[in-house]
Amino acid sequence: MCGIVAAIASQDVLTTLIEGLQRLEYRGYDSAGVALLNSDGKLTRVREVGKVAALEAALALQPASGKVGIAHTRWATHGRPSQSNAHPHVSGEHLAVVHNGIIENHEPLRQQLRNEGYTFTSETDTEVVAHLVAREFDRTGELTAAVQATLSQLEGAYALAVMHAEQPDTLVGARKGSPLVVGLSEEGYYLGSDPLALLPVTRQFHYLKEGDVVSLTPAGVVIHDEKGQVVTREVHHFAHEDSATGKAGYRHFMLKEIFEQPKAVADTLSSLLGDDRVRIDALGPGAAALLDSVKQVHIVACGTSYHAGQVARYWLEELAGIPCQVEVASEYRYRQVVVQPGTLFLTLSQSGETADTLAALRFAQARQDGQGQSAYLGTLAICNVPGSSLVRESDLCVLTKAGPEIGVASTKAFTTQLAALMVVVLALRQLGQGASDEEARIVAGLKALPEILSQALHLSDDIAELATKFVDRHHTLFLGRGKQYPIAMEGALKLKEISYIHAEAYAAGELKHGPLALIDEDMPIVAVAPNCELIEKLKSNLQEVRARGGELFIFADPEARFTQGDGVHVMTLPICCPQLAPILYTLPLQLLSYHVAVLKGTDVDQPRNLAKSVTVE
Ligand code: HGA
Repeated sequence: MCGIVAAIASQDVLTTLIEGLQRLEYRGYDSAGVALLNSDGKLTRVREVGKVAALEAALALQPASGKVGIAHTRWATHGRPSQSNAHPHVSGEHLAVVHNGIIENHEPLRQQLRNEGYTFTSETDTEVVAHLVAREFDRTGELTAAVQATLSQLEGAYALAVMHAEQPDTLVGARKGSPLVVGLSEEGYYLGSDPLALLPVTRQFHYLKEGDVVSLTPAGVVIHDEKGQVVTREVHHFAHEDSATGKAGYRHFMLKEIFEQPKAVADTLSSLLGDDRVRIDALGPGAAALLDSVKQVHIVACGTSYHAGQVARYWLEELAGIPCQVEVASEYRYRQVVVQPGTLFLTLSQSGETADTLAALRFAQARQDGQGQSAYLGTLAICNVPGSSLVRESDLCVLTKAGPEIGVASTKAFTTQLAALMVVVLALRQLGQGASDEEARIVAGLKALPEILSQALHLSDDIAELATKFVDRHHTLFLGRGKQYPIAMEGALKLKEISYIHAEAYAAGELKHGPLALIDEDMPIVAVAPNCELIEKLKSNLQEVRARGGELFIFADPEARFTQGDGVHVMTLPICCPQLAPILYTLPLQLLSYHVAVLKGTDVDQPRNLAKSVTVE
C-alpha cells in the first residue's frame, strides 16, 4: 500500500526521503513522488510513474533540496496510476500533502471547492485535502490549526503529512484509520507509515493513536489527540536487527522468509510453552480470566490470515470442543452476525493495520446485547507488529515473532499465526478440560516442529523441478480434506498471487459436485495428503481425478502410502504431530508457488496489483 515518509531536520532531507521510500517499496505501489521546501521557502515537487528508481532519475534532471520534505509511494485507489495522480498533491505554490487512505466524501468536497474557485489537476480523493488545508491556512495562518480544521470535514481514512511554504519550520502529520509513526533523533523528526522506512535515521518511535495530529518543528514534537488536547505518547524502541530487512543472500525476500520459518515459529513459541502444557499466563494479564469464560469464538481476518483462522476452526472444535465461526473482515463488518453470550472475537493480521480487520474489530467492540452491554466477551488479536492499532485496541494479544515480513505474499506470518493459534486453542482446552496427555503430546509436537520444518525445506530443489510442470499451465486445482482444506486454499492463493496462474482450492469431497468437470490432462491437481483419518477418502477422490486424466502432485508422508507412477508425482514430507500437519504442509506449497513464479519471471516480492499492509478498505 501507499508509503509515507516525511522529515524535518538540520540537514538536507532528500536522501532520507528517498531511502525511506526504497525501504517501503516492498509494500507494492505504482508511482512515487517527493516535495521539498528549500531555504528560500520555495516548494519543489517531482513525481514519476513506476519505481522509486524512476523518481531518482527525474530528480537527477530536476534537483530538489531542503530541510523539510514529504515523500510518497502510491497504490492507486482513486484515479489511475499517472504522474498527475501521484502524490504529493499541492494547492497553489505553497502547500503540499501526501496521503494514505481514502477520503470517502471527496466528491461533495470537490464540488464545494470548485464552486469556491479551486482548480483540480488530479482524479484523486487526496487533492481535496490539499485545497482544504490551504483554505484553512489562509483563514488561521497556522498549519496545525489548519490541518485540525480540515480533519473535521473529512470522512474516511487517512494518514497525512503536510507542509506549507509560509510556515517552513513545521511539518504536520495526522492519522485516522491508516498507520503513521513519528521518528525521533538528534538530527531531526520524521513521519513514516512504517518504522522500517526510518531505520537509517532512528530507532525511537511514537506510534500515533487514532485521531492524533502531530506537529514537528526544530523545537520538538507536539501531539494533539482527537479532542485537540496535547498528549504524550510512549517512545518505543524498534528492536529488530536491520539485517532482518535485507535479503541475506537470497534471491528474493519471499525465499528468505520461507527459509526463516523454523526460527520464526521457534521464536513465536519460545515464551508460550511450559514443560508439557501451554503457558496461559504468557498470553497476558487477565488472559486466564477472559479465556475461562469463552463458549464460542468468532475469527475475523483477510487473505492469508483468514486461512489461518480456518485451520483454527478445526482445532477449536476438535481439541477444545468450542464452536467457531470464521469470516473475512470485509464481509463481517457489514453483517449483523448473531453474537451468543460468551463469544470471543479473535482477529489475525500480520501488520495489525489491515483496514478491514481493524474496522471489523471496532464494529465488534461497538456491538451491544439486549442490556446495552458489550455483545462480545472480549477481543484477542494475533499480530506480528507490536504497538500496531490492532494490538493496542484489543483486550488480549499474542505477538508472533516472525520479524519484518517484506515479501507481499505472506509466508512466515502465516505459519507463526498458526503456531500462536494452536497455543490459544490449547489454552482454551486446558481451562475447559484441565491439563491432558493430548495437550502434552501437542506441546511436544510444537517443540519438535522447527526441526521438522527445516527438514521440509530440504525439498526446495525437488519442488523447483516439479515447478517446471506448472509453468505453462493456465489453471491448477488444490485439494485437501479436513484441516488440510484451508492449507489447499492457502496454496492456491499463493500460486495466484505470485505466478498469476488461476488456482482454486476444493475440499476434495466436493469434486464430484461440480469441479470434476474441469479435469483433463491440462489441469494439474495438487493434493495435501498427510496420513490422517480421512486419507482413504482422499485417495478415492484422487482416483476419480486420475481416471479422468488429471495429473496428480501429491504432498504426503510415508504413512499415507502413495505410490509414484504414471501421472502421479509424490513429494514425501517428514512425519509430524498430526494436528500440526497444516503448518508443515504449508511450506512445500509456498515453495511450489515460489519456484513457478521464478520460472515465469514474475515480480515475486511485489506481484502486480498487490500491496503489503492493506491499509485501505
Ligand atoms: N486514495 C489515495 C491514496 C491511496 C492509498 O492510500 N493507497 O494505499 C490515492 O488514490 O491516491
